[in-house]
Amino acid sequence: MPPEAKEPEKKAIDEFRAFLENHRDEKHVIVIQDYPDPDAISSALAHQLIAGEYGISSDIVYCGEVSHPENLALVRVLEVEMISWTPEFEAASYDGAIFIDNQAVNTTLWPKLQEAGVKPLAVVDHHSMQGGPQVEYCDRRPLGATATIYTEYIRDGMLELESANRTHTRLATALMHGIRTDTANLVNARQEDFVAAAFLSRFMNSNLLGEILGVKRSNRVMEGIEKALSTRRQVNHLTLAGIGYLRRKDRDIIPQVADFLLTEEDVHTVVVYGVVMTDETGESIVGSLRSSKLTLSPDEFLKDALGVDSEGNHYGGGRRNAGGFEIPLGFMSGSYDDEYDQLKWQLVEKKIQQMILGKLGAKDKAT
Ligand SMILES: [Mn+2]
Repeated sequence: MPPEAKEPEKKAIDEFRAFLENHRDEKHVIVIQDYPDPDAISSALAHQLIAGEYGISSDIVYCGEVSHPENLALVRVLEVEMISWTPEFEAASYDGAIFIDNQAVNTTLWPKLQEAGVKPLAVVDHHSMQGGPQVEYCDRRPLGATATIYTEYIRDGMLELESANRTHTRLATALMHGIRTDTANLVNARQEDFVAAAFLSRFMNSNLLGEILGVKRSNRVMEGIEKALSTRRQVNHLTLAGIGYLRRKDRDIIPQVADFLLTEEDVHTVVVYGVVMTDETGESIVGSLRSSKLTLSPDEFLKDALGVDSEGNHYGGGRRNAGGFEIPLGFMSGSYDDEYDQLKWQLVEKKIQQMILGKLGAKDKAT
């Protein structure tokens, strides 16, 4: 059957128009994940501009850190304005919240907004279903990137892009970067993602994109790679590596190390984890999964291997080819002396190995 060029999802787009019309002239908060990536940032930017056409003013807010060097470069080069949450943040001034590239769960920001009485209004995302609050408008499709969904809105005329408009060029460049990073440089892209990328190519600025991509690996990432290489365990084409304790702002080292380890031959899946300070007193085991194996669903794999917390929420989840998890250490958090740190790390390693490799063992027997 010859592949047909798919038209953007007309129904979703009409609903989106109606949704924005209903909320004309309001003030919204765009919630992106705690560690915003290019897909989330660019999609949020697109939402801000589209919603602006309806007199809606929106702020892009996150409650975490932009720490991956490429993401810092994206924000700097494309002059994206985002607000990092602080206790002074006036949440009550917003009429509603829009969740982009996430479904409210696993964001530290949503509980704070909820407390201030902010209504959940919309979800636009490409991750598999994660529960989360009921919203008026939801466009959740398993595409390569949320940026593809927003490009479809734009293609349908919700925003008239002009090559001479600097804001538009920056937006197109950002969306292209979002699609690229979430599809492993288009290797995992679907037809819809390619169509979106082709459209964006007419408006983007390749010099700007080059500037963002030209960012090199930081020293700390190199150290993480070194640590991972010397401690990694390999079973059935899976690499599992723990890189020890990380400062909060170095959390983004984990996915970068995972990306690197996936370049090794005969390896199709990588899980990298570390222990990260999440606030003044708490620590969490934070991990990233990367996979080039088409039959492996990171979402199912992580949900299955790690299970749920006492409230029934999964510790991890994902999309195609990538996933992540965060498991609070709770009572075990904190540091007293080197011995305590070492013992705790050994325990973490043992537990994660048991859960991840144990899951693989069970799988092998089953097939
Ligand atoms: Mn994404």
